[in-house]
Amino acid sequence: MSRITTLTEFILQNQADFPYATGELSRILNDIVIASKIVSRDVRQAGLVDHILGAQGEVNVQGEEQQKLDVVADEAFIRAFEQGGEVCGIASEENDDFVAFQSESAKNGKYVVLFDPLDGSSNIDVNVSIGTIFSIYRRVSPVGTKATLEDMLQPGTQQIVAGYVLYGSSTMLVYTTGNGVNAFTLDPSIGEFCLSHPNMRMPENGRLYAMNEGNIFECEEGLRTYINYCQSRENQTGMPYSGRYIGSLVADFHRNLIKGGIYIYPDVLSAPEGKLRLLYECNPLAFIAEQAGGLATTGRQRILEIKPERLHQRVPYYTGSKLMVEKAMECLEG
Ligand code: AHM
Ligand code: MG
Repeated sequence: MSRITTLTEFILQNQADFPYATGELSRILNDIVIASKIVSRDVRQAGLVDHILGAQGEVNVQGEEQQKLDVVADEAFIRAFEQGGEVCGIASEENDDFVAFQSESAKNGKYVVLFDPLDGSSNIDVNVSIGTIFSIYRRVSPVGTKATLEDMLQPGTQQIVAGYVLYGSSTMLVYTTGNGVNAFTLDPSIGEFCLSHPNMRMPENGRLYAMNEGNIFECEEGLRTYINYCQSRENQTGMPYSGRYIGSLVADFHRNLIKGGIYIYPDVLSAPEGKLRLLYECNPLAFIAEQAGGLATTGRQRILEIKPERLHQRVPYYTGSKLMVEKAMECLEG
């Protein structure tokens, strides 16, 4: 049996990967590990514990206010970062505004974390994979003060760490520090994330495409051309590609990372800027995609180079195997 490397051990061994190796980033990753174990436990109990599922604001039989699982996740991560002391503020998909932590130790924190606590919300109640996505940035405001909006609105090229946790048939944590991508699977019997997929590479090409095709007549001509190409025998495989759409970005992305494929959420009539959020969803996964040899674009521009203007800014999103994303962009150009 080969020796098991736990995530904690891996973080310590690779601390020198961080541009400012003082141990703070390792501690933030550790906060993420703890919060994700809490969320993983709660996700696994969903359906068993009636106070976890159900619309927020409702009262359960015990007279307790019901909490939606995405709110539970949001609070678990915020609590972990607030108590940790390395993070001066956060922005989350669940909150309208960013949160600047008030304590003195938090004001001395050098980092901000941006995250989507539970992505794939339409899948929460139906037992389909969901995930947490996160990005860590070094603050641009002075240490010792409260976090500002400018700390949050940094382009994706400034990410120091990005990752996701997939609550699927097993719970996995995948992350990059800009030095490749590694994935860890939670072994519930020992309660540890163990290195299961070292140095992940996204296949350069694939034959899986993921898009909500219900929108096909709501999107631009060039994208219809690309989807036709995927479905025809004219592509490089000589066979139609397979359509696979889970409707949980993390799960669709993770499958494509391992098997090769493309994920597309374009701008559509009902969502003229696209649906996915640049800061909480697109940037972190773009960093991972590029680190694994894939691409992430709006169809026209590299995601990581966009200068964000708003916290909840949305962008069209094409990410996955390099050759597939390039082909889609070629079709968009017409
Ligand atoms: P969410 O953050 O509210 O869950 O929205 C993001 C999700 C993605 O996980 C998924 O790929 C997409 O929305 C699905 O949208 P649609 O139902 O329009 O296909
Ligand atoms: Mg989301």
